[in-house]
Amino acid sequence: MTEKIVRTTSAFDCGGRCPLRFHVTDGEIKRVEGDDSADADGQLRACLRCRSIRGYVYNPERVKYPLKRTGPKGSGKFERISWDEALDTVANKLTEVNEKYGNQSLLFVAGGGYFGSFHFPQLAYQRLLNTAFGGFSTTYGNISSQGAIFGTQASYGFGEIFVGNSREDWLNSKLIILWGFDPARMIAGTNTLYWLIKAKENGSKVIVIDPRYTDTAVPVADQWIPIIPGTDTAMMAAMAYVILKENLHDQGFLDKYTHGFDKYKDYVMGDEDGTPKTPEWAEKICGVPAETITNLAREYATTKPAALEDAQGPARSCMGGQYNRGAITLTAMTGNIGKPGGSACGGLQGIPYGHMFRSVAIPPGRNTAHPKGKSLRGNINPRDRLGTMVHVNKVFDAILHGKKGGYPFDAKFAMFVQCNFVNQIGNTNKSRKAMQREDLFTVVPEVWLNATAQYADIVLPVTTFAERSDLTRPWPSGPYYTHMNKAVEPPGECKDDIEIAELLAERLGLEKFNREDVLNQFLEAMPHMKEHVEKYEHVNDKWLRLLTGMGEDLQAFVTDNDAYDKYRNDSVHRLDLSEPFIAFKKNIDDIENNPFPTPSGKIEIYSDQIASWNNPLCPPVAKYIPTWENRDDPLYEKYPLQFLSFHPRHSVHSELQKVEWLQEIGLHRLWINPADAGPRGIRNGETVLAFNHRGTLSVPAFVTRRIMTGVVAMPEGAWYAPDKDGIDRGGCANTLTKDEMSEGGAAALKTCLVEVKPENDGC
Ligand SMILES: Nc1nc2c(c(=O)[nH]1)N[C@H]1C(S)=C(S)[C@@H](COP(=O)(O)OP(=O)(O)OC[C@H]3O[C@@H](n4cnc5c(=O)[nH]c(N)nc54)[C@H](O)[C@@H]3O)O[C@H]1N2
Ligand SMILES: Nc1nc2c(c(=O)[nH]1)N[C@H]1C(S)=C(S)[C@@H](COP(=O)(O)OP(=O)(O)OC[C@H]3O[C@@H](n4cnc5c(=O)[nH]c(N)nc54)[C@H](O)[C@@H]3O)O[C@H]1N2
Ligand code: SF4
Ligand SMILES: [Mo]
Repeated sequence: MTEKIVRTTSAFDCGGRCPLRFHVTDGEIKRVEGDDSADADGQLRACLRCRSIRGYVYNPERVKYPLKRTGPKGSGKFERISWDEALDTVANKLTEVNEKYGNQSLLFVAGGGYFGSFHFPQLAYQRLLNTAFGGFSTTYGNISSQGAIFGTQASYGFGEIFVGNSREDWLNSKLIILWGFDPARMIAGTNTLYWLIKAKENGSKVIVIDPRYTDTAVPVADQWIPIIPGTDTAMMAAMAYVILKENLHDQGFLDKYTHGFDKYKDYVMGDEDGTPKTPEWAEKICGVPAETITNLAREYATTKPAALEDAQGPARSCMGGQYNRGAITLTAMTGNIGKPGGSACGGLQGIPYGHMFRSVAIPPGRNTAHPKGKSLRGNINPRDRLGTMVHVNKVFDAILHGKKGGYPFDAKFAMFVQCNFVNQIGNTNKSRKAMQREDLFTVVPEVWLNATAQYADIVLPVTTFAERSDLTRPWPSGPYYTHMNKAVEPPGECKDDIEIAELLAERLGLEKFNREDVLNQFLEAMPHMKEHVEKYEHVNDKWLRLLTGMGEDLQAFVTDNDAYDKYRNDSVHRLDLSEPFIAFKKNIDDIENNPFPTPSGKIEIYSDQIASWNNPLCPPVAKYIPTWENRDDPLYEKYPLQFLSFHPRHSVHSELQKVEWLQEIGLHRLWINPADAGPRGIRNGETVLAFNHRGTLSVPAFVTRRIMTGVVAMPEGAWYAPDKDGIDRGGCANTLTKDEMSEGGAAALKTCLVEVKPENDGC
């Protein structure tokens, strides 16, 4: 019997990044333990998901061999084929489509299934398509965070992506407001909940503003303020009204550090449109009593320092980034930005430490097939996109309707990588229809035969993080770095994506594409690294040695082999910051020498750039604007419940849904208030149908006061499983959601109206 402990971490898009100890006996992971390398304050504690990882790595439903479709698309009928046949088929199809229709008909779509620097699957395939065909069609807009990115970049400029303070800085906060932020479930950086509880023990008051009484509210909230989804900006404006009326704002801060506050003031006080944004005005919109809004405004403005924490979830909606822009405005009004115990808001909490993606090499060429294909960096206007790109939440509409529907391409070949987008983006029934198009050839490298792979012509089996060595980054928050170590051999014939891309490259006649050749090119330019790299036998290990030293904070490892080996064995390297990291401290301490990277050099409460778009649905200051599928929509009469889908506590989106231990923890249910359930004859635990004009799903009801009236909610990620009548028996949230974006480019997955009824009406 051979026994070893392998230290590693996952590469999931899971909200955390936790050191793991895999006990491996005779080549099998038998047991999983968490971090043991620091005291309680420094420990990075693993959550229930990686602790159950045996159910993922050894799941009998994993794809282990290349598969070819044998039945109609979506029928689930596949047969095992050889790698040679699979790769030949894919390479031939790529060549054929490119020759017949041009590279714009090659559609490449990627999501967040795996975050590693070296194995980063999407870069491997993008490099392939760029090198072989000079480009391809793809998506723009981050399915996850575009609302928050819009809000942050419009206000703070195109500098840092992450705009949070170190978590332990909450010990300096007297008041913490969690506005749509639920880290007990979505982690938000390993140990976020730990520091929140510490702050609470330290005397901070915690207020939760969320339509649900969240998992975080349970242990830490002093007060829960339920709010009607999509109306946060109205409540924020009313808080601003109170703060201004009572002269509680920090005018000195606003004058010195912000641009265009007067325009926001005109909106709030009613000078612009004749409607003062009073708490009474907001009460009618948000359902929060005027007195509660007034008290919160006073408390927030007079308790110093105070941390208002917004998130990405509420911004994943049809008014998207306005919510983050509103939160940034409030934190500026109270002078809490750049200060210990305060916060910067913007929804992208986390501190700027961690590996960025480099993969085997930077992909050469453009990522789009249009000659003027435009980079998205530094441009937040979702309508200003050249090239063959479509918004990510509209990709299936683009497949379905193509150029005739006004899209820039007709897809004939599609590759979906590290994403399960049939399941994970809006309007699954439409996605299904698009994927059923017979003239679309689809390839999916996957771990699972999931909703997306079900429609593929070829499915390629890939390795999981347990079968790879790699470098990862902490999901926003740190400061530490992680090195993953391969624990076990891949099952069946699973391959790394890098290898799959290389094997395809061979078939496409590409030279010098493989990692050995690219490594040698790199080493020619970096001869000082040669001796450190060459002592490793496997080319992957050589690459990891090389990539590690490229990080700014890991310079020590460039030449120190012993230090690097220690990092590799420990799997985690902590940075010793002398004090907690505070977002924008540098700018606030010395704005003259460190202006914000915005056009005005200041925090932009008013954005001239947005104003220039002249889009009444995308205002230059954070306004409340009624839009579609909220309570003011005529559809509300027919579908009078707002539908929210939060991230599953027991899974990473759709990825861990098949792990039985986790199924027992995260019961898949639809939260509904007794006041909504009663009149509809819905009892706790009974199966209900949730439906609208896009689809119907069946799910057991969770009748609970933990959700406000008029709103229902369930976890996203459950596997789409339409029956013969089209009812989704798997309970995939996106059977109900809309495939639309906000005016700022957010995927509007949280904005959705439904009705709910018992499945067995009258029984
Ligand atoms: N367990 C687990 N953790 C995860 C993930 C996972 O799949 N599972 N995924 C990770 C990823 S990729 C991401 S992007 C993050 C996502 O993290 P978030 O985007 O922050 O999480 P969500 O679950 O989408 O929603 C956050 C909260 O917003 C509330 N909410 C919804 N609409 C509104 C609104 O209009 N107003 C207010 N005030 N609140 C609202 C919801 O009730 C929910 O409690 O989580 C990460 N962490
Ligand atoms: N209704 C609703 N929908 C949502 C959200 C919501 O709040 N509500 N949240 C959205 C958010 S924030 C996000 S980030 C998206 C996530 O959307 P996706 O990225 O589609 O989510 P996952 O289910 O994690 O799918 C990732 C897939 O990658 C595969 N994978 C993992 N590792 C590898 C690998 O190394 N190689 C390859 N080739 N494949 C791999 C996994 O098996 C999995 O099937 O979902 C969005 N969808
Ligand atoms: S799923 Fe993410 S947060 Fe949970 S233990 Fe694994 S790495 Fe940590
Ligand atoms: Mo996400």
